Amino acid sequence: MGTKHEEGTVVTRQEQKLKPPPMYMVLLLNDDFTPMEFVVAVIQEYFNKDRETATQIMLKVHRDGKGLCGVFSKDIASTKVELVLTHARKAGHPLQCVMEEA
Ligand code: NFA
Repeated sequence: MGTKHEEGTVVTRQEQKLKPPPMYMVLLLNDDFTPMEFVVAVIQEYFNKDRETATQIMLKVHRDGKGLCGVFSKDIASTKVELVLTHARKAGHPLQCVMEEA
């Protein structure tokens, strides 16, 4: 069963149809109130960035309105969004974090 390819590789019907699962971008959105230092700390802690990279991403969000923090599977992206929002609300900041299919 399946389609024969070069070098004797056999690809089954299911393998031919299976697409890789979609990936999701996690973005931070700008606002007028969340302190820059808080955003830098969030990017370092939740997206594993060093301080310099986190600062660059924060400044891009500040200037352009949004910025990419990472690309993840649906479950991981969803969890990151939830953790960041919970952390921001506990600190009393309106920071927004969203996911978008890549
Ligand atoms: N715009 C915010 C300020 O000037 C900083 C900020 C950056 C907020 C990135 C949210 C995201 N304090």
